[in-house]
Amino acid sequence: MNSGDSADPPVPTLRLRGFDIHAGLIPAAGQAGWVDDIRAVVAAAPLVAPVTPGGRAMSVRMTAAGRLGWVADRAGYRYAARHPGGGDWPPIPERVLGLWHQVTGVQRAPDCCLINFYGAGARMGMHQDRDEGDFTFPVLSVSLGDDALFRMGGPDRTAPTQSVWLHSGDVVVMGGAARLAFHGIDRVRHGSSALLPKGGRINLTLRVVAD
Ligand code: MD3
Ligand code: FE
Repeated sequence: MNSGDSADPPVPTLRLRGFDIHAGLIPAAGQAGWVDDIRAVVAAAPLVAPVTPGGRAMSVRMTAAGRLGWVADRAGYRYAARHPGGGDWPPIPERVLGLWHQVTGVQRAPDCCLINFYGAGARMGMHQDRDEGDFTFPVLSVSLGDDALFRMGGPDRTAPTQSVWLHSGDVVVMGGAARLAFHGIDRVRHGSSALLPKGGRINLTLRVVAD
């Protein structure tokens, strides 16, 4: 969805093959229920501030639901069957699974629902998602809470990029050529949404990891 306002120049609608945005798919009145489900997951599997293999703390805090969670630490990036604290990942909430099947049309369930939390100042540098075993499945992303400036490029770091503001309730499917595109979150407008009492942004990404 486009967003131009007094603080920023207008951002053109992002048009890339395989990038499919469903702006406002989750209605405002339904978003509190999503937050309740996410709070229950976080209560069982607390958010952690991952550390990159290079030893830098990521500004985004993460946890996961499903068979596998994605973790980062000094040993590297990988999918793991347990939370860093040692417990199982909670199951993916039913409403999240329902959206996955409805929007992607994929029959099988995702293995991982990664939960990213962006507090004030958090961002995510440009990267590819390539720790999964099969790139023919799409990745689905759900944005909740504060607005975020999402940037997407191509299959290598030198490709030109396009940006789009993501808002609470927006759902994005990345498939085809977009599946291996570099992407990141340049910034979040802290407090732009009232969904979370203290502000912040939640992003869910649903992935098929392996057979
Ligand atoms: C394009 N998350 O968790 S969601 C991530 O908003 C991640 O938290 C961002 O990048 C966030 O890896 C962006 C949109 C997204 C997610 C996965 C993708 C875009 C993608 C995978 C392939 C290509
Ligand atoms: Fe990513």
